[in-house]
Amino acid sequence: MSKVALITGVTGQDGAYLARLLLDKDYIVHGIKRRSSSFNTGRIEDIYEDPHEADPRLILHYGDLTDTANLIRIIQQAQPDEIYNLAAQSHVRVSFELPEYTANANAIGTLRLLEALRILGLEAKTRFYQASTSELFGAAPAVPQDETTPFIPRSPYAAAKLYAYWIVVNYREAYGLHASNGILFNHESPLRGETFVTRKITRAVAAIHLGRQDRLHLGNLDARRDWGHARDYVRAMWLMLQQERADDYVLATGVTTPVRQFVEWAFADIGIALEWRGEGVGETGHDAASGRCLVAVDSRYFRPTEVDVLLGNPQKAREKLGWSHRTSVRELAREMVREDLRIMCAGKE
Ligand code: NDP
Ligand code: GDR
Repeated sequence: MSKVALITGVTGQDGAYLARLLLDKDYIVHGIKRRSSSFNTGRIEDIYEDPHEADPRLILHYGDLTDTANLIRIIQQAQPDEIYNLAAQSHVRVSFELPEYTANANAIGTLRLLEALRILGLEAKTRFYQASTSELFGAAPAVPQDETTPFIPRSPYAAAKLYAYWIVVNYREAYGLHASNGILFNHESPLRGETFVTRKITRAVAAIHLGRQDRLHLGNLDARRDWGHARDYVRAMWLMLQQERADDYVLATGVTTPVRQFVEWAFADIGIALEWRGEGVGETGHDAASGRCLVAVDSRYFRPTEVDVLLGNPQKAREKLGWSHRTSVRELAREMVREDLRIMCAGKE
C-alpha cells in the first residue's frame, strides 16, 4: 500500500522538490494550491498528471491556510499519513508590508492544520512536518546556531514562524502528535522565487549577459547567509518523519557567505570580474575590464530590521538522520546562473 502525503505549498520551490521525491518513493501525494488569476503550477507542470486520467498520483486541491473549513475537508478526504506544512507568506521583506496576513497564514495557519488533526481524530495516524526557519535566530549573538540557540526574531515573518514553531512543540507534548520542526537555513535552486536575493542575482546576471538588462539593484550586500540546495533539504524533511520519535532539527551547510560574494561568483560565471566603488547606499559594482556599472545598491531593498549573519550547525541532523548537504554554495550559484541562461535562451522568460 502506498503511503499518502499532503503538502501545503506544493506550488512553491520546496513543494516542487518534495513532491518529486515522494512520488519517486511511491507515495500518493495530495497538494494544496491557491486559486490565482493566472497559472501557478509551473514548478510542478511535469509531474502533475492530467486529472482526467485514471489514478493520478499527484492530486491537487484548491485551498488556503487562512480557511479552516477548507483545510479540515481536504485532510478528511486525503487521510494523509504525513503532512508537510510548507505553505507560507515566505518573503521576509514583504512581511513588513503584510504583517497581519503573514501572521494569519504562517502562525494561525499552522494551528489550523494541527487542530484539524485533532478534530478528525488523526493524532495517532498522521505525522506532521513544520517548515521552521533560521530566521527564528534573528539577532542571536552566537554563531554557529543550533537547536539550543535562543530565538530572537527580527521580522513579522520570523515572529509568525516563532508561534508556529512553539505550537508544533506544544501539540507534540500535549497530544502526543508526531510533529517535527525542521529549522532550515536558506536553501535555493533554479526553482527559487524570483524576488529572493540569489535568484534575483542569477536572473539579472543571465539577462545582462544576453543584453536584456543593464543593471542589478540590490540592498544589503554585507548580510551573510548559510545557503544550501533545496533538493538536499527536502530529503531531510522526509527523513524527519521516518524517525520513531518526532524532534526538531537544524538543517544547514555550516558555511556562511556574504551576499556580495554570491554576486561576484554569479558574474564570474559569465566571465566578468567585479570591482566595487563607494560604500553603503549608492555603492556600485563595475565590470573591471570595461568599467561599465552593473550593480547598484538601492535603499528600497533594505529592511527595517536585518538579520546580519546566519550560520548553522547541522551536527544533530548528521548524527540522528544521517543527513548532510551534497551541493556547495559555489556549485549552487553556478547551477542557478546556468539554468537562468538556459531558460532565457529557450525563450521561456
Ligand atoms: P515559496 O515561497 O517558494 O512557496 C510558498 C508556498 O506557499 C507556495 O506554494 C505558495 O503558493 C504557498 N502559500 C502562500 N500563502 C499561502 C496560503 N495562505 N495558503 C496556502 N498556500 C499558501 O517558499 P519555499 O518553497 O522556499 O519555502 C517553503 C517553506 O519553508 C515556507 O514556509 C518558508 O517560509 C519555509 N522556509 C524556507 C526556506 C528557504 O530558504 N527556502 C528556509 C526556511 C524556511 P503560491 O505558489 O500560490 O504563491
Ligand atoms: P531571507 O532571503 O530574507 O534570508 O529569507 P532573501 O533572499 O530575501 O534575503 C537574503 C539576504 O539578502 C539581502 N538582500 C536582498 N534580499 C532580497 N530579497 N532582495 C534584494 O534585492 C536584496 N539585497 C540584499 C537581504 O537583506 C537578506 O539579508 C529566506 C526565505 O526563504 C525565508 O522564507 C526563509 O525562512 C529564510 O530564507 C531562511
